Amino acid sequence: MGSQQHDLNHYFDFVMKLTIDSAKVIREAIQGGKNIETKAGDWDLVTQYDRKVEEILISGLSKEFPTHKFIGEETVSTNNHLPELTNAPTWIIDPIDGTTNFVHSFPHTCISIALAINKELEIGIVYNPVLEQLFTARKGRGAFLNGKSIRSSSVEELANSLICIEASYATIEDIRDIILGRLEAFVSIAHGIRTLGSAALTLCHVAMGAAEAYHTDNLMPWDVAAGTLIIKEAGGCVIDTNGGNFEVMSPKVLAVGNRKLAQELVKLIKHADARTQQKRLRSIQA
Ligand code: 2AM
Ligand code: CA
Ligand code: CA
Ligand code: CA
Repeated sequence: MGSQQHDLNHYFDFVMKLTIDSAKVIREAIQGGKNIETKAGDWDLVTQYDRKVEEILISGLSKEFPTHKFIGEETVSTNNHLPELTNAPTWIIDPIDGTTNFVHSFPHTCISIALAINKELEIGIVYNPVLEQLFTARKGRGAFLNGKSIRSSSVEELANSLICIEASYATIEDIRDIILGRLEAFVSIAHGIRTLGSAALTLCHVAMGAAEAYHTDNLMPWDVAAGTLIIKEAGGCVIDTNGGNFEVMSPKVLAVGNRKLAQELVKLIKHADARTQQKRLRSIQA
């Protein structure tokens, strides 16, 4: 079924209201105690609230749209199975993006939810209930923060850029040198580096022109589905780290205010990785 046959106005209005309602859980719980468990490692946290918000979102959406499918972080973790993205309308859900921030009461945390139909992202919503920032986009209709149109940055020079990265994965030993090598390259040239702790919100900061770029290689579809649509609709560029097409199900993300700066970053990352490889070789030979 083509997207024309879908009532996207209704999908959008329904999910926006449901997201705002469900986010009350986050707003009310962020300052209090939480049951904290770990998943893949000490850095990979989950609380009872992550599961609760996902359950509220999926039960609300599945009652209203019984034929729709879901890919939600906590359901995938529980079942230990990542479903394939099909042509069916599929809600891609991160109930709390920025769980570590949420655990620490650091106010950058949000619900991120996107709808894909025929594998194309149609709706993206990122809502931070603590700072009351509601980012929304629909394919072909622009991107908005609290109802006001947003545009990504037109800065084309790396030297004038604020670059956001995901640093938490540097806890993983196998990829630490690659991440630190890229970080060194960014630090050496950019105006500044930021690591906000929520992929979805960081993508939205690029969408609103508050930062020039966001990069990470280690995310999952629910981290980036909504935010990448929001950036594209704000006039930005989303590609994979090698400069190829961005794929929501295997997200290596380079999300940039404009295409010219994106190409500069692809070159810089290649250069940084080559240096890291040389260091690896030298340490094996030593
Ligand atoms: P999460 O809070 O939903 O887990 C934190 O640096 C950013 O990376 C967040 O967007 C976080 O999403 C994401 N992330 C994804 N997988 C992660 C993991 N295993 N450990 C830490 N952060 C992870
Ligand atoms: Ca998580
Ligand atoms: Ca996430
Ligand atoms: Ca999450």
